[in-house]
Amino acid sequence: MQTINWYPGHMAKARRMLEENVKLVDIVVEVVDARCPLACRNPDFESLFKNKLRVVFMNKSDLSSREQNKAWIAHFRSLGITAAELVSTSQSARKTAVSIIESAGKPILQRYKEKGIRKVLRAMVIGVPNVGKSTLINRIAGAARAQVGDRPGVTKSKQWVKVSDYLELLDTPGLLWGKLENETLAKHLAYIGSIRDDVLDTEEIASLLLFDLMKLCPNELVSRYKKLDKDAELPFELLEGVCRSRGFILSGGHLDTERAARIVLDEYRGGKIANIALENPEDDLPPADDPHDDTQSIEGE
Ligand SMILES: Nc1nc2c(ncn2[C@@H]2O[C@H](COP(=O)(O)OP(=O)(O)O)[C@@H](O)[C@H]2O)c(=O)[nH]1
Ligand SMILES: [Mg+2]
Repeated sequence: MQTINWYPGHMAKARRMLEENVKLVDIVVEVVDARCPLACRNPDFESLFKNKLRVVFMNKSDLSSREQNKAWIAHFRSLGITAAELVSTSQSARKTAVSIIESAGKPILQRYKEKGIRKVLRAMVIGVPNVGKSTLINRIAGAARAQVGDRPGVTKSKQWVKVSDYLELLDTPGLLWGKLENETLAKHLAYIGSIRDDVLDTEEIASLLLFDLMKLCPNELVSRYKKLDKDAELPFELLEGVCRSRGFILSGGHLDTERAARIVLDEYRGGKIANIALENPEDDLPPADDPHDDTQSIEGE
């Protein structure tokens, strides 16, 4: 895959803000895309959020399969991490999310109670771009998006939303940067829209996506784009097949692969192709990279 540019300025700022905000909360709510939880979880998490209670929401679980969601949740639980499926666009998202966050935070409340202190849990939502952070915050905050009030040491720009008697939520998400050293994981981030398309070669990414999907779910793929060759040897041939299926043909008979690439990425991100995850806990995916090396990280929002 071509080298992806990154923006040190933005990325450094996002990181500073995140580090500052993390100090203010008891619970870090990690939102990951259920289709690629590994790619979404930055190894920097470990150093940034140690000593914080963490809850993982496998969001967009409607775009993956039930069995894969279950396997991932079992995997997280085996690591001692509270994890749950979520569809943050659904009506029930608020209730589900709040009850999971509150029950995860119960031991903290209990400890304070024993000391005679009435404590309100404070939480923040974090994640890479496009996983559904804002959707979740809007769901939880809803109409009651009122400012809870200034607190010592909290700048005016930070707003706390009172969610319940026990829980307040920071109304801005913490933005995480993807780690792009690992090609497979970087590809997954590109597929789900976590890396800005304007720094990517979209035709290359869409071709690779089609090629990967052809291995994972050939029947669904061919039923959507009829003229795909299941035995194509090169990713780009599949993108050309999409052009033929959809009639994306320019004057002179040239195939409009640019248009096909945009359509494929849009349809995949919108969950129109298949409900399947790109990653499984038992996959032999390469280990997380060196958390101290930021040189290829990207801030993509
Ligand atoms: N299918 C599906 N789409 C979702 C879900 N949550 C968010 N989205 C969509 O994903 C896109 C990105 O969401 P957004 O909240 O802006 O992500 P953010 O960049 O992490 O803040 C939007 O088009 C949402 O409507 C979900 O659970 N399922
Ligand atoms: Mg957002």
